Amino acid sequence: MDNQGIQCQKKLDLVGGDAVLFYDIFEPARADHYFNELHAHADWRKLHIKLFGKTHASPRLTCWYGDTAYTYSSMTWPAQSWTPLLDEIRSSIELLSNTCLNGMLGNLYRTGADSMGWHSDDEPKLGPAPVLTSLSFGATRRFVVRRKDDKSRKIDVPLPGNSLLIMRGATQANWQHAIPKTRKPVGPRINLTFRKMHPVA
Ligand SMILES: O=C(O)CCC(=O)C(=O)O
Ligand SMILES: [Mn+2]
Repeated sequence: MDNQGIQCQKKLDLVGGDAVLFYDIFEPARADHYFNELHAHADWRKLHIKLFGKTHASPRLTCWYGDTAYTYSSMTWPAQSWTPLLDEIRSSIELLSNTCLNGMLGNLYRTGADSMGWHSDDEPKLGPAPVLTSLSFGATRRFVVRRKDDKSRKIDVPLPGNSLLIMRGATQANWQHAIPKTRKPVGPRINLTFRKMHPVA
């Protein structure tokens, strides 16, 4: 872990939110190694999501690793053991975020046609003030954030490879986020969103 890089950070200007972006998390060669290993070996799946009675292929590949099952958008991922590589990355992110992280949803955006729609990560299992630590490798993509109560209030932040966005507090309660498609030629991007899953009564 590169201490110099951790000092390089940017606080997103979110009223009623708390999100900080850290740059240059790992040594560049280590970040490349993580990208290549994850790209080749993570358990990438093409999901099919049912929306208003219609089945849609999700516009990216996804994987889940975690100590518990995870349910969102009417689908359930079973618990899946951490690989040694993911456990190593998770430990680094736990230290950086000062949070125990027991689940990780991974996204592979193969080209600019891959994307993620507007949502908040606010399922009950994530607790009342979810901590989301979102680590990116590979190509830079735009991360767009908008207020739930005034969707015209938007913030656009490029997320480069080897960066970590930490969202806390009321961010998910007040804001939504998305990764829009782009027509610009862009290489693959991997995003690992480590989460803290709480037991739900
Ligand atoms: O790819 C990203 O940066 C966003 C991922 C995300 O929002 C999620 O997995 O919930
Ligand atoms: Mn999200």
